Amino acid sequence: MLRLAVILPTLNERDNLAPLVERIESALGPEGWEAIIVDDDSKDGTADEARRITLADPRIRVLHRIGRRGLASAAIEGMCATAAPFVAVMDADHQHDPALLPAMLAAVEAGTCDVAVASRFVAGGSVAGLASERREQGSAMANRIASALTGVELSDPMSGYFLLPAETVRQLAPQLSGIGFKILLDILAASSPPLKVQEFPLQLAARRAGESKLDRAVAFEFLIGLYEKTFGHLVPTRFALFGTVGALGVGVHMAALALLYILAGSGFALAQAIATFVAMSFNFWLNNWLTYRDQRLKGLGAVLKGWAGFCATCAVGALANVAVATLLQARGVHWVLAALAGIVIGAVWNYALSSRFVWGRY
Ligand SMILES: Nc1nc2c(ncn2[C@@H]2O[C@H](COP(=O)(O)OP(=O)(O)O)[C@@H](O)[C@H]2O)c(=O)[nH]1
Ligand SMILES: [Mg+2]
Repeated sequence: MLRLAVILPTLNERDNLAPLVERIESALGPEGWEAIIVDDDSKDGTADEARRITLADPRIRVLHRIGRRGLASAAIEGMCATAAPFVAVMDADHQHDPALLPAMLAAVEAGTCDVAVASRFVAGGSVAGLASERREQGSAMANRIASALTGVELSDPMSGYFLLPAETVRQLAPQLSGIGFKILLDILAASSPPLKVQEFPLQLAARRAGESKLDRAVAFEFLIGLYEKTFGHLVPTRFALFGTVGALGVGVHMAALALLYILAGSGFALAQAIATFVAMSFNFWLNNWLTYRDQRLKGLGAVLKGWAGFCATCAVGALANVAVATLLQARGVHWVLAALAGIVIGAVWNYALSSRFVWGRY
């Protein structure tokens, strides 16, 4: 009987897969489990390697996502793609030891806890001297915010290795944002009453092959979590980020304009055009760094293409903005209100287009 599905989100982990499947097998035995590799169209052929393993071993399955990115959404989709009553999420790079799985499963199966979390910072856990990991622990502040968000005391709220009933995930899935890397926090915060957590000491190992894709910005993730919990149902998180970046962009625009027009004495039209370009570029950079952190464009080619696409998108948004504002103003709406309406319409338009064409695929 299938008891447990192990979800393995992957981005360029080809060489790690086969040895990991072996380690999962030696931890869980020959049957009762499956592993679902959720690959975001890795360039190194991870999905092909996963299919190769699957042909020889039907316990392994592949979810090959095209035009999608993000660890959190990969984990959610993997957890919803199984009939197993229990699901675990773990990194595919061998940093998480599969040997913990049986104890974690036993605890959740027995009902001792609702969620089993592998923690680096509970007694017996360790981070194998990884400097960047050690920094996270120091943040008592972060842990306090996490427990306020989730109603649960956790020593390692950013853990990416946990196990829980699949039914719990399916129930909470509609409320999960799927943004960023903090999928465990997301699940814990979405549940009321709070889920009962049991921690298992994890000795975090070094990655086996390949390189790290995530630069977890813990403080940023907490801010997002806080926002989601309080205002997320009113204005979607990503749009709020996009809007905030846009507002900062207005400041950049005005600064550039003042510099060129007042200080350097350029003609107004030229100064305005250059300021617009500067502001668009600034917005592209900040959105790529913040709003779409989990799907960030990297590499010179991708960034240049994204930048050009973003400027083109904004040009269309600006047209919509001016058209709406002009129309409203001509109909007798106060000019300030007309301008604001134009700005909101332009922003929604830019957001819709750029999320699809710049950071999405279509
Ligand atoms: N499907 C998918 N997996 C990802 C993505 N980003 C990271 N991963 C996987 O998530 C796990 C953790 O990522 P990693 O780069 O090791 O982060 P680190 O452990 O914080 O350095 C690894 O198995 C990655 O392959 C993504 O955008 N999509
Ligand atoms: Mg890793």
